[in-house]
Amino acid sequence: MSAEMDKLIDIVVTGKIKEAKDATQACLDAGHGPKDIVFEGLSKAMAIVGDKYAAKQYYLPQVLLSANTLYQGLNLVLPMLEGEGGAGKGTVVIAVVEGDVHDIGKNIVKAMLTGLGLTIHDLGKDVPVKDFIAKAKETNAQIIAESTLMTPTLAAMKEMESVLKEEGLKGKVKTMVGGGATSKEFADQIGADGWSYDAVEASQLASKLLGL
Ligand code: B12
Repeated sequence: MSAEMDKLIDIVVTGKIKEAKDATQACLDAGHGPKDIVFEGLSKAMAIVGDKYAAKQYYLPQVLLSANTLYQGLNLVLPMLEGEGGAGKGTVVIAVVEGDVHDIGKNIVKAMLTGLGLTIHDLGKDVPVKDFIAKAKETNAQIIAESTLMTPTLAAMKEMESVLKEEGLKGKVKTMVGGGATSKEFADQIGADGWSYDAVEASQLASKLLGL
């Protein structure tokens, strides 16, 4: 850790949106790599915000302000994680499932998978199962990656498995699930092909599923 990283974390937690970009640049100038900034800085800051929300010290407006502040930094460093990208090692359709708008984690996973040399089709957030599958068919994707942070929307991930089965695609298109509401047990229970705790593991998982 460094004074620059501590400052960035404080800026995100307190929602000082105008200072976030410069503070992220200051971390880069101090020698922190983009991965460090995402995982040791920005993600940690969001975890602190989450704790404050859970403790009722923060309410939604503050959480939203922190999320928007975080995006100022994320938008600067994610392209660096993505590297060249699109090297044709595989194709992934990624999105946040229907009913859920939390997209920070999904965007980090997307950057890591792009950095792996995969072609990514990002459908955004609040995306119905049928749209994931239509895109996977259209692009001949090998992987569908689904994110959710909310318990009620876990049902969509279960639905994905049964629709893939009905369409005879189960096993042909592999599914990866993740996000705060998910777990290894849940993924096993619904029959998903993989689960990971964070975006670093997500890229290892994608490599494994693609046999890279
Ligand atoms: C930021 C935030 C918001 C922001 C979201 C902004 C945005 N653009 O994303 C705003 C203010 C909009 C928001 C709204 C709401 N929120 Co909110 N929010 C959060 C908060 C504080 C942080 C989430 C976050 O960004 N974390 C940081 C990222 C980096 O972590 P991550 O998403 O987990 O991602 C990592 C891994 O999970 C993994 N991963 C993620 N996706 C994937 C996908 C795959 C395939 C893989 C392999 C891995 C993977 O890799 C990522 C990077 O390492 C959490 C609290 C928390 N502790 O999580 C609550 C939280 C998720 N929110 C919650 C709730 C309830 C809501 C609201 C319903 C509140 C309301 N009453 O309106 C609304 C949701 C509306 C909706 N329909 O979606 C609850 C969910 C409870 C539950 N289990 O159902 C939480 C847990 C807070 C709480 N303790 O109650 N929220």
